[in-house]
Amino acid sequence: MAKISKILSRQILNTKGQPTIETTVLLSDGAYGTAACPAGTSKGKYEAFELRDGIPDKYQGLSVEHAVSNVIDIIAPALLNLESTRQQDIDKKMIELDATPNKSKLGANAILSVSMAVTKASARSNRIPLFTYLREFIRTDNLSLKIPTPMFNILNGGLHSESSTIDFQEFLVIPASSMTFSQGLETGTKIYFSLKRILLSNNLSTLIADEGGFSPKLASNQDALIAVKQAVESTNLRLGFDVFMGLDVASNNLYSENKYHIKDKSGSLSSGDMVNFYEQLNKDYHFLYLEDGLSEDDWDGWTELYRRLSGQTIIVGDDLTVTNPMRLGTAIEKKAISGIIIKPNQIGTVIEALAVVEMARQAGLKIIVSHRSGETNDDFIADFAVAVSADYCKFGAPQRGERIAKYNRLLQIEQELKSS
Ligand code: 2PG
Ligand code: MG
Repeated sequence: MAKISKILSRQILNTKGQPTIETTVLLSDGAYGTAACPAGTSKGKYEAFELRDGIPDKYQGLSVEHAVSNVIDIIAPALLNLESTRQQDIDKKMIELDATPNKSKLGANAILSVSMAVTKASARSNRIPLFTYLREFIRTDNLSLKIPTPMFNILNGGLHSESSTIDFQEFLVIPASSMTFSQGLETGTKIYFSLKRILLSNNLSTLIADEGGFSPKLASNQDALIAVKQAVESTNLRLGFDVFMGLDVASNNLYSENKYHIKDKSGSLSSGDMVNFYEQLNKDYHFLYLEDGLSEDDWDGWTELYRRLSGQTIIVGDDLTVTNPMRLGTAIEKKAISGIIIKPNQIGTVIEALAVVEMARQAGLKIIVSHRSGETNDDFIADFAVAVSADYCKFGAPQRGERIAKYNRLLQIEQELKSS
């Protein structure tokens, strides 16, 4: 059994030009794994703590040198010589070293970079693909191995686009789950370029935003929905049959003083008004998917949203649930969601993220594994999504290297699965 022989860590940059932490774990048999932590822009307030230095003249306060030194000075000495496949013990040790409820001492970014790098090194050491290796830590029996259905974020608004005037964050197109992954990828790409043509023909910008979606100046969220619907209709694909629409509203950012504020309506809206608005939109667009339709503390609103719309669309928590078992437990108890976003950096270790997936699956929820808006070319999340047999994955538009890195990794896995 290979043991951890050395841990190296460094500050690198993510796709937003902001620092993030990357860690390399070396094993006694020469195998190694390197992993980089992603970062959110529109974050939930209950996420695990991302440690940044806060020194104003260093990368605008965003440097992660303290997190790097926590890996080198505190985590590495504690993990040296441990068998690398003892992932549960390794993650547990880091949680104990941190000893805070939200990983604020060592930083969830520091801890997760090590946790992911250990899994990559161990998979290499065992000469098996990462997705196969990660399945060893899943307790559910007879989970069928499949590639998740991709959701393409083709139009970006909210905090993900400085130039867009749209306040919903993500306009998603979702190929039918009966398609193979490569068919789904081609379908998403076809609609993406169809949208580009429509924007161009209307003299609208086709510049792209954080996750590769376009970010035109449109008057309202409804105008954006019309553009996406047209993009589908001007292909030979059938909306509601070959492809579906979805939204990540990221409504925390539209919420202040117990009210919502959106471009489509003047004045402020109660959560009941928002639910009515979604119900009305759903008549036209038949959403397959609605993420963070309400704010992270608006539990009564969520219960009402679920009651009214969960029969027709998947009601998904992201900032609401933050890949956290306590938050998920509350959401299940309150009947607030029928699907959950899983982002390992919201909780901070691989084993804890896997446990949240299992808890959600037992509650009958759809599993959506997601990237962050601040990414690197690290493709860990693609293997993770396959390992947990996620229903969907959300890796952005079919453009920008860091998004494509994940989709291309899924193409490799698809081929591997076909040939085995
Ligand atoms: C989201 C994510 C990813 P961020 O809200 O789902 O799309 O955004 O990483 O900025 O939290
Ligand atoms: Mg979200």
